[in-house]
Amino acid sequence: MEIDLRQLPHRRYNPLSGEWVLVSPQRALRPWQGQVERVIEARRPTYDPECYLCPRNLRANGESNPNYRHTFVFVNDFSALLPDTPRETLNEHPLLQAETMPGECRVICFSPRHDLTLAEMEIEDIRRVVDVWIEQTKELGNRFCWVQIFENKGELMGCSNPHPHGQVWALDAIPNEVLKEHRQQTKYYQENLRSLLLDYASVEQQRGERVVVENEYWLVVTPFWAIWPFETLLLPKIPLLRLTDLKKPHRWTLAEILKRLLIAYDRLFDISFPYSMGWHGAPFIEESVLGWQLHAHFYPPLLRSATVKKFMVGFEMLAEAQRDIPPEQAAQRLREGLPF
Ligand code: H2U
Ligand code: ZN
Repeated sequence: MEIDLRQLPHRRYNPLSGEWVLVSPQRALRPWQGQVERVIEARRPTYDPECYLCPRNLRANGESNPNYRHTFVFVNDFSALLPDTPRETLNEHPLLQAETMPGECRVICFSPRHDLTLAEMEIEDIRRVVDVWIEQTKELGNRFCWVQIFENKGELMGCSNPHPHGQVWALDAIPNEVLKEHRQQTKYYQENLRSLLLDYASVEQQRGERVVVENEYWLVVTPFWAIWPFETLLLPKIPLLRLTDLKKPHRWTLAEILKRLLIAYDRLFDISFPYSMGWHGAPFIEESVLGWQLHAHFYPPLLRSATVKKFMVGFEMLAEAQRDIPPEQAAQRLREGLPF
């Protein structure tokens, strides 16, 4: 029997995490009584003497940034992980487990221009950011089993500085979110001898309704199981384990699709769109990583305007994630904002 996913409350399965999400499409039409403000964003200067990420400026540790021209990477002055941490485990009681964790945290400045965002940068300069993501993954992957590249953008996401930047955290453990994906992709591969996400990409390409944008090597969808209202998943169309596997044409087309996606995001509510995005690729471990496929997640917090954010509270904190507007509708809204 066909169920009508456009009308009835239902749950969707996320094969990548093994978790379910509750979808309530019937609520998407409910009247909104909260405020819907238009946000006027101030233009920023190209250089801000107070910004600790701008070229030549002083950072918290007393060092000055170089007069960089494109990208610039430095060790986070307030790192959450430290490389020299010795490995030890706490074994006092089975219910009180802990382990010390070495790691490294860096900040990646995307551009010397204080006023730009990735969406506003030239494709060529976005490609330089892609190159840095790859270099960082390669270098840190030699020493740590997980390298997390991410960007946390916008005040709404707790980002302290509008200067375009991202971060990389590397550590000697497989973090929770990654472990779920590792188990699910490995299981799928053992059962089907194919990659879960490659199969998923071809299903979505055939159906089309959740495709936001695509080019020769890349596909962006609002995943069938998305939690955040305008969440997207960026997938390669060819098998790629990690960022370090990207060849020249993959890098260039990646920069191009990123620009198109990010402009569509900005046009959705007519503001510089806040989000957390990050890359997931095969971890650097001895164990088999067959089944892994590189991908990026975009998790934007906004729900219906520049100021109305989705809160993960109540039922969601205590039971499971829930959404109103179905991902198919979100994809359509995003497609309407595509620049080219
Ligand atoms: P977010 O605003 O995305 O958190 O990134 C800014 C990072 O920059 C933050 O992690 C670091 C903060 O620790 N930082 C420095 O490394 N040096 C400074 O002088 C200020 C901020
Ligand atoms: Zn700056």
